[in-house]
Amino acid sequence: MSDNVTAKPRTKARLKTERPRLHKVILISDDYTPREFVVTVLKAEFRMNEDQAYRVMITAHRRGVCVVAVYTKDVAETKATRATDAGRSKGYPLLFTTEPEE
Ligand code: TYC
Repeated sequence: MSDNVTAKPRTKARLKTERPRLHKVILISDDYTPREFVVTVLKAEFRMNEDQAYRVMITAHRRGVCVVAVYTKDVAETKATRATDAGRSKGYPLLFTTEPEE
């Protein structure tokens, strides 16, 4: 405490306002969820057209995972949860996760 009384205030101004980090929504493949259902969920929750949704689905199918989109943390988490729940409601193990961008 007493060794802190002479500390100078930190007056250095930030030169730039940093944008909040964006978070990726990632689609994980599995062996059970039907392709067409994955496409339907991608269209409904991530506002993709048929073509975009098919490409994301088939990329996850072939490689195991695919980045769907990036959003602020709250939006990414909400969309990942809703999309995962859509699969669960049909008994599918469909999974969307999130992770911060570098
Ligand atoms: N691999 C699934 C199948 O062959 C389709 C699928 C693709 C499931 C992507 C999940 O994230 C996924 N029926």
